[in-house]
Amino acid sequence: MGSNGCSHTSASAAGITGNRSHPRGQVTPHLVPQGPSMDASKKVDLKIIIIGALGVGKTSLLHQYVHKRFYEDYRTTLGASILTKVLAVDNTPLKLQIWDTGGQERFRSMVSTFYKGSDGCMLAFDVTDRESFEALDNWRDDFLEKVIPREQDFPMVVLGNKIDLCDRQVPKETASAWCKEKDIPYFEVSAKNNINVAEAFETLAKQALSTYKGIFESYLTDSIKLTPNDKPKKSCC
Ligand SMILES: Nc1nc2c(ncn2[C@@H]2O[C@H](COP(=O)(O)OP(=O)(O)OP(=O)(O)O)[C@@H](O)[C@H]2O)c(=O)[nH]1
Ligand SMILES: [Mg+2]
Repeated sequence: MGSNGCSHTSASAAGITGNRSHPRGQVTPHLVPQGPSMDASKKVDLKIIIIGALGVGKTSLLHQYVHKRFYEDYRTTLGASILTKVLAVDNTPLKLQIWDTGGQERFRSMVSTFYKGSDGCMLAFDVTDRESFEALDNWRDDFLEKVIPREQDFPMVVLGNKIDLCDRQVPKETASAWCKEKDIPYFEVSAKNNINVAEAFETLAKQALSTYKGIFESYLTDSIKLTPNDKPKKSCC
């Protein structure tokens, strides 16, 4: 853990999908805390993943958000790595486990194995690279297909990065229209100049927390509901 409350771990060191108890997907019932509602003082662990084409600035956005640093040099992400960030949203302490993924085509199938168990997804593109925007449909479809969300609106935000550069190829209106059609919040950001970065992460954290709470509550409700089939049968002898 670093001095600013964050740490950096490689995906393999972190055990990839981990074995967290979680209301989405593979719930381990005996690990779910008991009680009528979530304890607001308990820290909630959320897994957030950032995906998008090669070189759009995924790692830079994460480093800006977590470490408040920006590096001009480009080192492609090999597979995935994880950063953590502790924050509070609506008085609930959160620990975000943020998965950074490499955009290289050769990592595509490996990266998609990290989608499982995600509570929120950031789709990133570079406003100076039209192809990276056009690839968003693909990234989104692939993600939704793999996570099979239980609820209709999976927590997601789109980031149009590098707005500090002048050679824009994707107008703001075009990106906004794409996001509006899919009902996904859109943020124009710059990892370099730290524009809108925290806002984007916090919006996604908020959405993810609210979905998490919804699933948690419905899980508890379902688990105490007695349907006719669940009623104990009278034994005959
Ligand atoms: N001008 C400018 N350059 C940026 C910005 N964000 C990232 N870059 C640069 O773009 C290059 C790629 O950034 P990365 O963060 O490594 O991109 P990535 O999406 O993680 O790349 P992969 O891991 O290969 O998929 C680096 O040289 C960064 O310095 C930005 O907001 N503005
Ligand atoms: Mg990277």
